[in-house]
Amino acid sequence: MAVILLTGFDPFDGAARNPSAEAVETVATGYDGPHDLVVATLPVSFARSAALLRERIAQHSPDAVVCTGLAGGSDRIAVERVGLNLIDARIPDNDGAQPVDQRSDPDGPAARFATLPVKRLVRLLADAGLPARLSLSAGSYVCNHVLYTALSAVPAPVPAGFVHLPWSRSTAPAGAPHLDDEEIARGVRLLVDHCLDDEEAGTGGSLW
Ligand code: PCA
Repeated sequence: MAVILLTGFDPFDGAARNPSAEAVETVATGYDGPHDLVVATLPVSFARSAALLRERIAQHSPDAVVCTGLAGGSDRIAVERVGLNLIDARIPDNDGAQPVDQRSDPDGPAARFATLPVKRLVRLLADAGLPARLSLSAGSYVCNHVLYTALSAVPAPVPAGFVHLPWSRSTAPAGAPHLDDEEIARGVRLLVDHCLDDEEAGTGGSLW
């Protein structure tokens, strides 16, 4: 059975909850296959997130890595295409660190393409009636750092990538765009179930 490593994030920026960790928890509860699901909640910390992710990858040798996090202003599930080798924090992380103009990996390339079948996953979500889009970049905060780290840490041809989630209805601040909790969990479940099921997985989607 293929092992899928699925991650979410702790709350950050003063919020009490993060819908990504909650969706991961919901999906993990009672998960009945087709894969072997391993989950982790990552700290919103430049220093600790990458270390924990590398540890989990080494521990479980996953066949695919799907990381998720919150994109607060968005009303769509966004499958990320590129991880940048750039840290430029708009706000401090949960350790109080706010690095700017730094590299995730001083020795790594400027960017790495996500190796999940990104376009196919967007179509899959949309076909399931969920608002979804392809996003070019995961930004320059902790989520991007985790995406870049995941792509550096997995051995080829293990596919890895990142999906930004909107607020869920139950976690959204007043007036913020959101989806139903059920929709977000259903989207994450679809990503887990289908991250490996086609010939594009591990090839950077339809890029080549
Ligand atoms: N979102 C932040 C970090 C943690 C999270 O859930 C980001 O987009 O970088």
